[in-house]
Order: sequence, then C-alpha cells, then structure tokens
Amino acid sequence: MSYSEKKKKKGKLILVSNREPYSHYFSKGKIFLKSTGGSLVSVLDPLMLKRGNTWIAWGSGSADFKVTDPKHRVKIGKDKNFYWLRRIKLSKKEVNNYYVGFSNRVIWPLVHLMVDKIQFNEEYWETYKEINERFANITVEQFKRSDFVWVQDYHLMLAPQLIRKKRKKAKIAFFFHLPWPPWEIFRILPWKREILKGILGADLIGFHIPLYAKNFLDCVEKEFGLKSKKGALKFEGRKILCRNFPLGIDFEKFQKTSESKKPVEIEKEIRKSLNAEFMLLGIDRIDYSKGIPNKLRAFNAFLKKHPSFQKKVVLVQLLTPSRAKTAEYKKLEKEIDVLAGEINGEYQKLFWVPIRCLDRFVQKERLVGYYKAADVALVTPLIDGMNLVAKEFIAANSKNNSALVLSSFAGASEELKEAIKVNPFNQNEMVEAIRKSLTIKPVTKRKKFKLLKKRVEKNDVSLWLENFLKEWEKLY
Ligand code: GDG
Repeated sequence: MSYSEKKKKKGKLILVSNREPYSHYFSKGKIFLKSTGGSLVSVLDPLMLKRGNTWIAWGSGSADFKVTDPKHRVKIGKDKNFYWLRRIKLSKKEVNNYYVGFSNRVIWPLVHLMVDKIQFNEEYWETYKEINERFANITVEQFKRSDFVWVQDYHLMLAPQLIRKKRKKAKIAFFFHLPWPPWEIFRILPWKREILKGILGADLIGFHIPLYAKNFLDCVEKEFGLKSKKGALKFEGRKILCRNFPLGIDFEKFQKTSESKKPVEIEKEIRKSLNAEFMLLGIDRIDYSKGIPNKLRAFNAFLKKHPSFQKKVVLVQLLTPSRAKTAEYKKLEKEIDVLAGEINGEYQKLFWVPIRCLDRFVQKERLVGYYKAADVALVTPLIDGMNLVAKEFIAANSKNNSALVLSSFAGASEELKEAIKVNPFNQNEMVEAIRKSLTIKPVTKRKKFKLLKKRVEKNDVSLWLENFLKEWEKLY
C-alpha cells in the first residue's frame, strides 16, 4: 500500500489556500477551466484526488461562481478520485484590503526585509482578520473529526488559530512559502502578537530552510518568552513542532517536457533569433524582491569592464506579470524599462541588442524552451523564500552544459551548492560571476551541473510532500 493510500484510511485532507488550483473564466461568451499552475498545484492536486475532502480557496476566476453548486463548490476529478473545490467569494474592496493590502503591502515587504516599502494601514488589517475568519469558518463547516487541515502561506496566518478555537483537537499544519524575518524586523509589525498566535494554532509549522524556522522560533521566544527545543515548543498546553521542508519541483515532468518536440524547436528558434554566441537568462516575476534592476546594472558594468563580450552576449529577461498589478509594481516595470533602454542605447550595434525584455506570461513549453536555450541563468533575487526558477532551469537542461549564477539570499542557495554564488548588492561580485559563468571550463561546468541536477532530482516536490506528511502524521 502506498504512503498516500495508507493515509487515506486515517483521515481526509482539507487544504486551505488563497489561490485556487483551478479557475473558470469567460472567453468569447464560453466558460473554460484552467489550472492556475505551479509546482505546488501539480503535486497537491493528485494528493487531493486521492485523499482530499475539500480545497478551500478564493474563487478569483471570472466564471468561477457560474459553475459552483449552491454551496459554492465544484467537483474536481471523477468517480472515487475527486475532491471538492470550495470557492470563497471576495468583493473588490476585500481583495484590495486583504490581498493587495495586508498580504502584499504589509507582510510581503516585511518578510523580505524592505521595511520602507511597508504600508501600514488599520483597514487592511481589519479586513485581513475578517477574511481569515471567513476561511476558518468555512473550513470548520467542511471539517470531520479525522480530517487533516493544511493551511498555506502568508495570506492566511490567522486561520490556524481561528480553526483551533472552534475545533480544539483538529490536526492542523501550516506552511510558509516566504522568508521569515529576524525579530529585529518582525517586531515593528503592530499586529505581530496576533500573527504569531495565529500561526501557533497549527501543530506543525513548515518553512523552506532552517534559518527561517530559527527566526520564527526566535520571534516566538521574544514575544511570549517561550523556549523551544529542537524545533519543539509548548504553547497553550499543546505541543508544536517547527521544521524546515525545502520545496522542490516536479523534476520528472520538467525533464520530460524539455525533451519533447516543441521546447526543442522553441530552443532553436530562440538561439537563431539571438544573433550572439552566449545567452544569459533571467526569469522573474516583476517584484522588487527579485532584484531585476540590480541585475541589469551589473550586466551594464560587465559590458563596460569586459568589452570583448560586446556583440557576443545577450541578456534575455522574462518579466512575468505579478499577482497584484499595483502602482508599486507599475513603477518597477517602468524603472526596468528605462534601465534596459539606457543600456541598449549605449551599446547596441547593428544586429546586436544586449538586453531583450519580454513582459508577458509564456506557456510552459516556451518557458522550458528559454531554459534550454540559455548558457547561463542569472537568478539573483535580493531575497527569496526558495526560488523555483533556479531548480527548473537545472531540470530543463538535458545537455548539462550551462551554468547557474545564484543569489546567496535565495532559499535555494542552501541546497544548490555548486552554483556560482553572488551577493546581488555587490556589483563587482555580480560582474565577476557573469564573467566566470561565461568562461568556466566545459568539463568543470558539466561536472558541477550534474551534481546540481542530482540534488534537484532527489529533493523534488514529492519528497517535500512525503517528508511533510510523515512529520505531521507522527504527531498523533
Ligand atoms: C513564492 C516565493 C518560493 C514564471 N514566469 C512564468 C512562469 N513562471 C513560474 C516559474 C516558477 C514560478 O512561476 C515562480 O516561482 P518562484 O519560486 O521563483 O517565485 P514566487 O512566484 O515569488 O513564489 C518563492 C515559492 O513561492 C514557492 O514556495 O520559491 O521564494 O516568493 O515555477 O516557472 N511559468 C510560466 N510562464 C511564465 O512566464 N508558464
């Protein structure tokens, strides 16, 4: 009997997340279904089909509530393998305060250590509480005694405690996908106590890397005077465990896609259109945490310091639209646009454009085509919870002949030891890393890449899930 089959007997799973796995939308008067994508959905969806009760999430698609039953549910899967997707309706104002506001204008900059970007606002907080309460109440409605409730991420940090209030014995876990900041930063949050209490409603609390778990436990100690031992602590009479579970990708799927016909064709097409010997690649959501302007400035400095690479190297930067198109993001988009324009203006020659920015979401096969075409990936966030782009890039290259420049401040840096590490704030280091990545001996490059690949393959998303579920199950 497989692990998930054994678990099926013990209790079903209720998943609670802001983002839904599937959305329904209108196009030309018709309703279509689409997966909201991502590694997480691709692994949680099969798990839910096997042992899921309900997935509770914000119904954000334009036709989402046209297809739901009177209880706002839609069935995902069929026969015995199915789960309910329970959609939650949010008004425009609620989305603005809970999602754009508190989640993305308060928590996001706080945990990414950018305190000057935080927009403290009482109304954001009030709505955040209300929406967390709504998620929690709906979870309780669906709840059966043996169920496991798994709450995801920074949008729902109060939910574990709110669920616990109504179902004292519930088996609740929480996973946080972003960095957890040190106490000196976290303590500026006016609602710090409530947030910590909210998360402590869970029995198991997961982070990507040990540093974030340590920071969290440190905050708990400073705020409540509670000491932990090996990640375990007692809070309100309950034992709580805090651990790191580094998220991986669906390696097999990426590798398979990368060997299929279309990405191979796209790779060739991209290389042909480059008109250059080397291709550097950046794939980032337009977000200040991703350090895109720093990357462009470093590339500028590289071209200045190493003129022999002019006309030989092109930086292709994919800019994926961010989840919330706020004024801050539009400003960043503009900054990137101006910077790229200035650099191109300075160096551009006939048939050679040093930077190409593409600001749109591309299909998976095209994305893989870009990964395959690149000689070097520049993954240089100022800070990042994990960063899956770095791992996908490694999985997609079947020839093992590329190099990865990786920020030391991405969670992935813990694991991807053979990457060329950089401090994205240190321009000289960035310039040197670009040079190194382009001149590294092919044998060394291959050797390092193979080691990186081994790790990404081993620590894939299924292992993440299995380790998390095992640790959780052990608690009862
Ligand atoms: C948060 C944390 C943590 C990007 N552009 C396109 C596209 N993507 C996909 C990538 C990748 C995902 O989006 C981005 O994931 P990241 O991990 O790099 O970053 P965040 O979105 O900031 O995610 C992060 C993550 O949560 C998980 O815990 O690692 O630290 O910030 O999968 O492939 N996909 C397609 N077209 C695009 O244009 N199809």
